[in-house]
Amino acid sequence: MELGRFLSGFIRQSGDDAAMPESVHEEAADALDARPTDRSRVPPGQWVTRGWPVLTYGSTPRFDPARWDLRIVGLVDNPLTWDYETFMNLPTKKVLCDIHCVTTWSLLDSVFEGVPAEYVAEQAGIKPEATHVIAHAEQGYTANLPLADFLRDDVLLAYKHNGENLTLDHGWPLRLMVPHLYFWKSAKWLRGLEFVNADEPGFWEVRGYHMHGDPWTEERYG
Ligand SMILES: Nc1nc2c(c(=O)[nH]1)N[C@H]1C(S)=C(S)[C@@H](COP(=O)(O)O)O[C@H]1N2
Ligand SMILES: [Mo]
Repeated sequence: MELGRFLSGFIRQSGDDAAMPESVHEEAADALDARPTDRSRVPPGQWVTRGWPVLTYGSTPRFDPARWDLRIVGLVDNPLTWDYETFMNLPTKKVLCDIHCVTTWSLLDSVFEGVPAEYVAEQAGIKPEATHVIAHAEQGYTANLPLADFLRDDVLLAYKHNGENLTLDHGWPLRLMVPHLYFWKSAKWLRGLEFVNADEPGFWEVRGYHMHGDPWTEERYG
């Protein structure tokens, strides 16, 4: 895919500054920190980026707080619809994590803050027959994941990154953050979660990406 080539201007191989074109090197220099990259934290086939690229299929949606809601539906005891103000007053937590994009960049050491997936699941009451979750985002983007992956304690419905509100391009006002899977599972502009009893491919999974997407075993394509 051409995106990989496009992105190569923004990324550098961990521990290999020499491989980077000079212009990118200069641009990146002020973002570099002194720590050597801990390669044990970089999954196979990934490069480390210091900046945070934007990857969106299509355009960045507009956000109108008066019309925004988040719906929790499907195999739940209490279907929920949260408006913007109510959602923003739910309990949050911070998670320190790494991001691994299937186009081969990894960003280490981000702190995301948001509502824990576990909290949402508790509020909705997941029925025992539910096995998977479909994240529904603006403009029809979807991503599927097993319930067990969704219920991990590092999964967030996130709206802050390193203490700042997410930018529109990175998913404001809300994105899913599933740090242990490839980043396409972390749907930006999240508007709903649907609990289901069968695995159904989402937007990228229909186009050949893996149903699960574990970066450590390179579950890139299905
Ligand atoms: N709604 C939506 N979510 C999305 C995407 C998208 O195109 N639309 N792209 C996915 C992909 S492929 C990646 S790598 C990450 C990129 O997030 P970022 O732009 O914040 O880096 O978002 C994921 N979530
Ligand atoms: Mo991606």
